[in-house]
Amino acid sequence: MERIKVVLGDITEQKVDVIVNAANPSLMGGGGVDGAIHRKGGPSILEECKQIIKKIGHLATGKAVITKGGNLPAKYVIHTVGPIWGGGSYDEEEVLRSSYQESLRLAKENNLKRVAFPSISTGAYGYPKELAAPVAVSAVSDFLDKNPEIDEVRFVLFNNDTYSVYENALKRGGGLL
Ligand code: AR6
Repeated sequence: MERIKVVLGDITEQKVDVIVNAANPSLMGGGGVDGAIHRKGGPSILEECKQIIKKIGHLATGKAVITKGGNLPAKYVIHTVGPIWGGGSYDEEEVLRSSYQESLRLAKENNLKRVAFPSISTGAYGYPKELAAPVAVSAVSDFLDKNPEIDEVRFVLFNNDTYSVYENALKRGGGLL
């Protein structure tokens, strides 16, 4: 799937239309990629998140919302909440798939054509990256097959280990082993 790319780097530096944030249901920021996006994007992103939370209470797992990108090179940020890994029998795979596809659905709705994702749920939320990568790749690949409007999806991985795992998953086309 040529529209999917895997790169080693910092998602806050990506010059794409929209970057995706691995947020939590409060949308009030946190550590990891969430912390990095709010630090670099500035306070306007948190302000918009507060307005959204006033309306919806909290963001459910597997869902996504969109804000502007503040000071980031990307014009928009899509905030999604991935699953917390609980051993594999709590619909984690389905929820992770939903996080990727709901994010892409929002990108499409907003006419955003180049999207960057981090490795959702594989940090603080504990989803093993070897299991998450094939789910991520197949969720994105299935969406792109049906939606030619999206030009490029880039997985931006923060360290060599995670990069290799996603590179392998992409080579295998998202299939597990
Ligand atoms: N660019 C790209 N990837 C990054 C960056 C970055 N700048 N920084 C970290 N990562 P995590 P989660 C990678 O923990 O597991 C937050 O506190 C990181 O190495 O950010 O979905 C939220 O508020 C890992 O591979 O997200 C939630 O409470 C990946 O991003 C909770 O963490 C995801 O790690 C969400 O946990």
